[in-house]
Amino acid sequence: ISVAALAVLSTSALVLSGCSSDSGGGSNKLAFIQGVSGDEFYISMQCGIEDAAKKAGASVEVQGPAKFDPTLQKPIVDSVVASRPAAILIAPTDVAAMQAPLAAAERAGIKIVLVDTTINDPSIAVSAISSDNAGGGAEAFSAIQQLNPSGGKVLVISTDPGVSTADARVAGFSGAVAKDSKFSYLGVQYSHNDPAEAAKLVTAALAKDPDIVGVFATNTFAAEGTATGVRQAGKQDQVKIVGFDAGPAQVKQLREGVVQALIAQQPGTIGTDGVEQAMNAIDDKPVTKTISTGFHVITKDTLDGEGAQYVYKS
Ligand code: T6T
Repeated sequence: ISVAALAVLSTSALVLSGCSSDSGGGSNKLAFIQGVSGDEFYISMQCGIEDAAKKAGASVEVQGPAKFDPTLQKPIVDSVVASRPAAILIAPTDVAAMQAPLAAAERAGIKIVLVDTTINDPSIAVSAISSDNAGGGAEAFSAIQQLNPSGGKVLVISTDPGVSTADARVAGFSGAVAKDSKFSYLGVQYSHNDPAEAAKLVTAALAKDPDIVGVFATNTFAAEGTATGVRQAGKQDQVKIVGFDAGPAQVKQLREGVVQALIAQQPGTIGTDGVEQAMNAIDDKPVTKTISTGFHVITKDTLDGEGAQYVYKS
């Protein structure tokens, strides 16, 4: 076994899902490379991919890096390319760093489908499928605005710059804040996808600006840490939190009233759409270059009703 292969084994895991289906069979081999393993968003996406692959008569192998980090994801891409799947469905961890490895995969004749995140030049992909991330960011501000009609200071906790989805969410949010002079934007801070880091950032921000009225957390891990930080500062009655994603931890925080709204995505649909586009490309059928799967706002009031269908699998 080569050193490169060992590095891949130590940083990634072949991911077994909690969904009902299996990895399928059939002659078309697909690979799904997650942004990070163990994230309920990608687990839900995996369920959609495996269901659709089974129906399409394709097999699918799933891997994900232990962290949302291009230095860990790149060797996975390289080893998957060496195994010659017909198509790779991937959530690239960085718009710049994952460009060259994916361009090399495309030159090797593998169809690339971008699911969730994208890269700087997505033209090497047959299709790119994602939520309306900018729209979801703007909607997050709307929710904070409604909860604080008299305005105030707002902050964003994100993951890392270069993550296309999170960057679009920040842009959507900050663009919307700029249109309401009652609010002042304290900017974005990066938690490196680590809830403990997000909690620290929020506690420090509240020590500096004790009158913050709202925080937008751009993904699961940022939201988890933001809620912890606000709780630790004892400010849960003052600070309204809106988080992207709807994993079990976010839903619990919504139920407990620490978080006021969730912007849920449809990872399962992104996955099934991804397989459909991959199979079209493999079969030389027309593909849809970009697909938006929108978003859905869940509040405590809708959680047990129509919001329930948007909660992620774990
Ligand atoms: O928010 C999702 C995903 O859309 C984003 O690209 C990375 O973080 C998540 O996986 C949630 O943890």
